[in-house]
Amino acid sequence: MAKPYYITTPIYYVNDKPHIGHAYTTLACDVLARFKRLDGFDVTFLTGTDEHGQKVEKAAFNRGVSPQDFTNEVSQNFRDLTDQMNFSNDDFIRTTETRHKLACQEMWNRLQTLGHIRLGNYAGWYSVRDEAFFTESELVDGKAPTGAPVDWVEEPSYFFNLSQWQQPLLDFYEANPNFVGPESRFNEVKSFVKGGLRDLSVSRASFKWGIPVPDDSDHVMYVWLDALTNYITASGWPTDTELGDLAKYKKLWPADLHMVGKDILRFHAVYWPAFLMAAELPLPKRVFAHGWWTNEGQKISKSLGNVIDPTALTAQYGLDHTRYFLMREVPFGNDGDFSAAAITHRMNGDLANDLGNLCQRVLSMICKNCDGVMPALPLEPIDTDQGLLSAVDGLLDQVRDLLDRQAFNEALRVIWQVVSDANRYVDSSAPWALKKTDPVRMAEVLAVLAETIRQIAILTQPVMPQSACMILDQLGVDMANRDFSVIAGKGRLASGHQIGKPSPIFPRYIEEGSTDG
Ligand code: ME8
Repeated sequence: MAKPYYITTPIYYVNDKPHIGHAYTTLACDVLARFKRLDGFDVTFLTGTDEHGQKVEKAAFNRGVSPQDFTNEVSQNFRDLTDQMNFSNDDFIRTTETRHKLACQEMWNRLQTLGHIRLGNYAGWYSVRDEAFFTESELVDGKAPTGAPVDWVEEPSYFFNLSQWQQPLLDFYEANPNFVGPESRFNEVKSFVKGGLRDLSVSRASFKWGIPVPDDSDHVMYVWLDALTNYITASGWPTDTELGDLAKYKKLWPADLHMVGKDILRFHAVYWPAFLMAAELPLPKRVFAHGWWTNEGQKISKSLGNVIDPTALTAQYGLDHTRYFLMREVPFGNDGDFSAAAITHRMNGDLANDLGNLCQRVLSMICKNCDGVMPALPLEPIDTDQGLLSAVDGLLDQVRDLLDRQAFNEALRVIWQVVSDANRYVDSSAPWALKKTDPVRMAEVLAVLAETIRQIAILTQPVMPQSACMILDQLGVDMANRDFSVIAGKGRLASGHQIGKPSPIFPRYIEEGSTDG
């Protein structure tokens, strides 16, 4: 039976339209989900929307509509984004769904029954933008450390005994050294927990847009307790309700990977494991916090008017080109800057010149010089053939290892090293010159190249599904032979079939108004 793999994105607040940051996180998960499917796993990929809390309530109020109508509309924008970006998620959760309400109430009941929740009074600062509580000493110039405005809040509140979980969390981190990536961020999490934890307010009594606390209708649950629970809701928990699913829960939980941005790592690496330990439920295997995108050097924000709309981006540059750029440009985990010059450079360099040219040159030569019949690989490859074939056969193991560490840009870098090797092999073997002098050898050279392109196309499907599919179509590879069971030395390109005249897959990108061409 295929091994299960359960991967999640954050659920996004529906206070606003999706932007490049949201698309980035979901894209990274999509690439991993597609990779794991091709590698034989039974993948469940979850995304969705976080619809409760004061931030969403305020956004609805400002638009003059009810929170439910508002969330229906904005949640749909995030669903549409999944189609526009060709995301392959298996489920889309909304926190306003009944399955989720049941899970949150069960989570609450367990925490309360096991003695981890008590009623008290909260007096302190609250940032609606961050949906987070702050003490006086945490404020920076009268604002939250993120720069968000804060309000003074004094109200009755339930508290979760987070302070009791300091040592169990530290022990858990010690026993699970891969729990958080990248390592530098894991160190920040550990120092935060070592600094001591205060009990956490987990209910609000001054507004209504949330999941009611069981047996106390004056309170709604704190939006982060509600939101984090989404990951286990979608696994089929709680299993003893009408909407639960024991078999699914057993298969999916604990999740393999929660992918998040660095802004919300503390919620995922401290609060969430503490809630789960307290509720006596298994903890997720890994949380990875990626970095932050800026736009031409500036923080992306609505007030600066520089929010990047992913739909506009893919319309301008192309879907797979945008997907490739986002995954290749920045070491995953670091902050990155979006610029028109950087994406154009990647498109014209890596895609048009390197991979695009390789495919176009090789397939055109097969068309012209071999009457479009796919040539056969040499029975006795010479050293240069073997060098290239060994390099491409070795990619799967390297890429798998890098993606298990979420090193997307490195994975693409090692694939493109083989693209460069292949281009050098074209130049040094000069198949066009062999046409007259040694047509047998010419056919062998073209077959080695076609085999290299086949494996590269199969390996790049997770990042560029449509373009890789076009390359495989042009090579005449059947749909049934496009997963990882037929690469890395375990299968070779078929020969003797007819291929059509290739059309360029990655044309050069010319900036509007530019004279470059
Ligand atoms: O925090 N660069 O939702 P949210 C990179 N509902 N990634 C970015 C980004 C940027 N400039 N801007 C946003 C929430 N992101 C909660 C999550 S989970 C149980 C609840 C991405 O709509 C990044 O993944 O504010 C970040 O963590 C997430 O969007 C925040 O989305």
